[in-house]
Amino acid sequence: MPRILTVGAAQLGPIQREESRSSAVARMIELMRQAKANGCDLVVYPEAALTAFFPHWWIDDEAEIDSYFESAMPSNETAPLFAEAERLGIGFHLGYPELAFEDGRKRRFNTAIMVDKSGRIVGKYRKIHLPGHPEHRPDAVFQNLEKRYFETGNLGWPVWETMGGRLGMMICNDRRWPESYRVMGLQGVEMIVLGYNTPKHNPPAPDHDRLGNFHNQLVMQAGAYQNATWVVGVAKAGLEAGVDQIGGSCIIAPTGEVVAQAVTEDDELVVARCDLDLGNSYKNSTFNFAKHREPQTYGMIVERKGAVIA
Ligand code: CDT
Repeated sequence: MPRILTVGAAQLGPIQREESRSSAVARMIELMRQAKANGCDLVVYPEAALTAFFPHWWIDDEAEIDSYFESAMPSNETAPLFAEAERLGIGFHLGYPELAFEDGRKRRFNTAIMVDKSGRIVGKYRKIHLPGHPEHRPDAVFQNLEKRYFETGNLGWPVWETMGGRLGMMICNDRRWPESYRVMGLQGVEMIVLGYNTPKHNPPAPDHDRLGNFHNQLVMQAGAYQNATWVVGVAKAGLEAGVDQIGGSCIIAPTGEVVAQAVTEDDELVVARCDLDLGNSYKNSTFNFAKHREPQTYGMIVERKGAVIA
């Protein structure tokens, strides 16, 4: 019997500055209902899905910065999403900026959660690879100030046994780094879900612009194949508060093949029936890590070059 997890990649079109969280949640509920009608077990939303992507702007006022964060989950505005998921019996993944009070101080993270079919939060992940810069660059057409607004995630990359599979999470820029996948690959992950906000224009490196969609798929397809796992990548797409972002939300098999992909830059649901056992033949042959990885050797090479592993 194949172990099927039917997943819906719930791409969102732009969320403008003046759009309320409640309005964004209503759009997400509409996609969740479509997902249920298409037999989905799990619906995956983008990174920082509840508002416009504020790290593109310099904000001085602490209270204004905090206004983009959630200090409780569910919050008043997201409670209807949890209630609808529980009513429909569908799991979901949601990215949001998190305001936490830990170690006696206020802390800000770029966070994502996994919610099971009973509406219970079963996993939390905090983004590790924060892109951009912390300092103000007023002359740039837009900025990426995640290093100003967020701390580096401190929860590692665990995997969770939920919804019949072994699931993991990463967030946006994490997908460009092989170690994000590999840490979960070493734990036998079967499906990695992630959201992204990726501008079409990269101000510090405009020569990369023409390759944005290619690189998006390249990293996720490689991560899926090299770790024998499904990867579900979901965009917040389109022209949002003056920043144009790629779409291309997709569901990628452990073979490395894209099996479903969005064709718009708007709210759009993409569905695939994912056999969680599809990665087994890769995990047992080419990517049998216990048999074929050579971690001791990697250490020797690094030592010989005199490099330091932080
Ligand atoms: N949100 C986020 O992490 N965005 C970055 C932009 C980097 S520009 C190449 C991303 O990796 O998509």
